[in-house]
Amino acid sequence: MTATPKVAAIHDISGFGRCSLTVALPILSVMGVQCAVLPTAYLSTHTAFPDFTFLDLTEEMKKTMDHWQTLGLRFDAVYSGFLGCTEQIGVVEDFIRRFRKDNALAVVDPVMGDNGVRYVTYTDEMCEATCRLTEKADVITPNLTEAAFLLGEDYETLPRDKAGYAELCRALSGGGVRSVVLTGVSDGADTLGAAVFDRETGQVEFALTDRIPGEYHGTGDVFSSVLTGALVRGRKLTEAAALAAKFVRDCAERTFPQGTPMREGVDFEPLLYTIGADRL
Ligand code: PXL
Repeated sequence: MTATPKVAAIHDISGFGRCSLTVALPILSVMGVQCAVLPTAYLSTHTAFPDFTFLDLTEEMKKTMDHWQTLGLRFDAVYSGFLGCTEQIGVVEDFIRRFRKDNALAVVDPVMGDNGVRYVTYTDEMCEATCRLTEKADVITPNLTEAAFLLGEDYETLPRDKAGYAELCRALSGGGVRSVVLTGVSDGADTLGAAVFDRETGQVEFALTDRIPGEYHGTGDVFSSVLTGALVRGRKLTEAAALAAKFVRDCAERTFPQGTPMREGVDFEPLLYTIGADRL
C-alpha cells in the first residue's frame, strides 16, 4: 500500500459560495490525497456577493507554521490560491521554503481576478507580490485575466487563438522554468479548457472540452484542485489538466439545468465519485 500523499492547501474559507477551501478539501480528499489546510482568511461568502465579512488570518498562519514545524511536517505539494493581504505572499514563500519535501510541487494559483476585472480585495501591491510568488512555483494556473496581470498586458488585446495561447504559456513559464496551465481558453465558441505548457517536455498542449453555458464562480478553484490532486497521484500534467477540464465541464452540465445563481458555483458534490481515488 503506497502512502497517501499530503498536500498543504493555502486558500481562504468562503463560508458560502463553493470556492477555495470548500472545494479544495472535498476534491483532494475524494482523490485520495490528505489535505492539510492553512486558511488565509475567513469570509462569510466569496467576494462576488455584496456585503461579505472578511477576517484576515495572517497571524494565525504564522503561528500554525511554527507549530507544524515543531511536528516536523512536510508535504508532497503546496497548493496556494486566494490570499488575504500582501504580507501573506511572503508567508506562502516562507511556507514553501520550510515545508515542502524534496521534489515536492509548489502549485500556485495566482488568484487576482476574472473577466478582465480584479477581485475587490486585491490591491496593486498584492498583485505585484503575487507575480513574485509565481517565480517560486513549479506549476501556475492563471486564467486569462491573471495572465494579463502577470505579463503586464491588456486583457482585451490578449491573443485568443491556439498559437497565441501557446505564446502566452511560454511567456508565463519564465523561460521554461515552470509549467503553466492557462485556464479559460477556447479555440472557438464551442470549446473551453486549458492550454498546458509542460516544462518537462517543453511542449504546449490543449485540454479542451465542449463548452457548457454559464459562467460559474469557483470553477478555477475546482479545476486547480483536481489538477493538484491528479499531479500528486502521479499523473502527467496534460492528463491532470484533461481530468480537471472534464470534471469542471461535467459539473457545469449538471448545474446549468438547475438554474441556480452562478455565484453559488457548480453542483460538484454529486459528481465527486467520478474523480474518486479508486478511479485514478
Ligand atoms: O475563486 C476564487 C476566489 C477565492 N476566494 C474568494 C474569492 C474568489 C473569487 O472571487 O472571492 C474569497
